[in-house]
Amino acid sequence: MTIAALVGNPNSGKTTLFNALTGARQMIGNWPGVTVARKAGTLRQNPAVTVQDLPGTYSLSPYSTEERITRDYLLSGEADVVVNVVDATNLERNLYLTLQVMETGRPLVVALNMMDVLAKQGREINLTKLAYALRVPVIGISATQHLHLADLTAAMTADAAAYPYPEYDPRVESALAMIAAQLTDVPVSQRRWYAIKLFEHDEAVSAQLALTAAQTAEIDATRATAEQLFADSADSIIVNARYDFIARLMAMCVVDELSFTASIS
Ligand code: BGO
Repeated sequence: MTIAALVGNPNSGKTTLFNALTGARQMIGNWPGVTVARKAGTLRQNPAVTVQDLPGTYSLSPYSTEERITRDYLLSGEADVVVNVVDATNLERNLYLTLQVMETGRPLVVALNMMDVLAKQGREINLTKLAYALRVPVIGISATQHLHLADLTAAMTADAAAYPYPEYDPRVESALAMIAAQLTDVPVSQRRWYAIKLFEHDEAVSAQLALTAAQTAEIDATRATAEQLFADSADSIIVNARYDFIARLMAMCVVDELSFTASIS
């Protein structure tokens, strides 16, 4: 039995894709302790694959119920693969969640949805370059038109390959490495995620880890040095590092035919 979890921004087409993949084979309940609906189903073509829908969210911060459910589920390791539904017409904004999913290190396939709308807008995304830059499979689909869903399910059920974490500013990377070095009790595969959260001063995560006073002091000192170096708060440093990474991806992968026409006329 394989479990594939669908993650995406609200309005990315997650529900449409879930219905297209599972048809009538759906189980509906609630997430434990909250009134947020929990939907799961099995693939039409392969009942051995369960598709777990997760609440639509822009981020994996622990502020809203939807964010908390999604983040806890991803970190639980229950899903064999995460399918990140990305609205191709809003790539820059949607990639912010993609990077956070990648920070968890969970096996990932990007389903680049709304490719029909993108084409109508006269825009293009180079999927090969995007997959190369992210180092994860990227499948262009249209959930409403059922376009390339077979390619998507093939990618979902293929052996998941490990990928490198998105690499941020070298000064951020060295701070994260110093924090990760303190997290000897955390499984290696999760150290990156926890290092970022501790750098961001995520109280919920600090409480979970029961760090020693010495570890906390070392982490606080690393964060303070970075804040001084960047003259910015730790959470802004991480937000900016993600957006810098996304800006590089956009420059590499997006061909905007309309702006190209304008620039040569
Ligand atoms: C409405 N292509 C196109 N063209 N539209 C898509 C695609 C796609 O690949 N995928 C989804 N949509 P959700 P979340 C709507 O509902 O699945 C559309 O939040 C409308 N509704 O049909 O709900 C989809 O689960 C009236 O559009 O997203 C839906 O992630 C007019 O994107 C919307 C036009 O999809 C959001 C569209 C009353």
